Amino acid sequence: MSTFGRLVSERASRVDWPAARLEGTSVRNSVTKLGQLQAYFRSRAAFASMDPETVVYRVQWLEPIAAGVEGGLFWGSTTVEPGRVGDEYFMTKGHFHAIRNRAEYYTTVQGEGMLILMDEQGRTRAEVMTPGSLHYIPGATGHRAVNTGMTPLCFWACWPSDAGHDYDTIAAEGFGARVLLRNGAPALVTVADLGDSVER
Ligand code: S6P
Ligand code: ZN
Repeated sequence: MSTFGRLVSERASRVDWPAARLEGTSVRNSVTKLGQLQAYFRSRAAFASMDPETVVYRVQWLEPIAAGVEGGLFWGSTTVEPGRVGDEYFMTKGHFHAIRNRAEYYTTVQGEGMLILMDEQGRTRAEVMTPGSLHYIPGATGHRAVNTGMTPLCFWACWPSDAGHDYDTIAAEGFGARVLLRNGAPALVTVADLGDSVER
């Protein structure tokens, strides 16, 4: 083999941009089904009427160094299926990063959605996700992606290898607002307007 051949290699991982798919042997995969999301959706009655085996979202990602080690970057994609539980659109669990000051980028490739963002005081806002939208998620900001369209919502993400995930805070307290179908369109509705109490 020539020196050139030894030093130049095809990368083991590749991205399929429009499909938001990762290809390669070290790609990790997770699938989240409705049955795992009981704590997250508002309507218990609507939830109980649905098949817990329904796939809500899939994540693919690369961990080139071990999770928890400082200094690296992780790269992945999420596909949230279209659907609703009652009037609430399919969404990710959402999380803060365990190391609170760790930030993240999302960029949307397909579909329509909303990125719900919440600070540690519970102040909640949302950014519209459309193909090409770029979202900087600052540190100490809970984040959840919601599919408000009729087709899969696909986005890429890049986050620090030591960020970690704190799911417990969101599972216990939720976000300060939900994305619900209102008058035929998605709307960000605060928990105060819903009459739901959130203790912080
Ligand atoms: C990781 C990044 C995404 C999410 C994914 C699923 O920091 O924010 O890869 O993990 O969108 O959401 P969740 O809330 O179930 O991890
Ligand atoms: Zn994150």
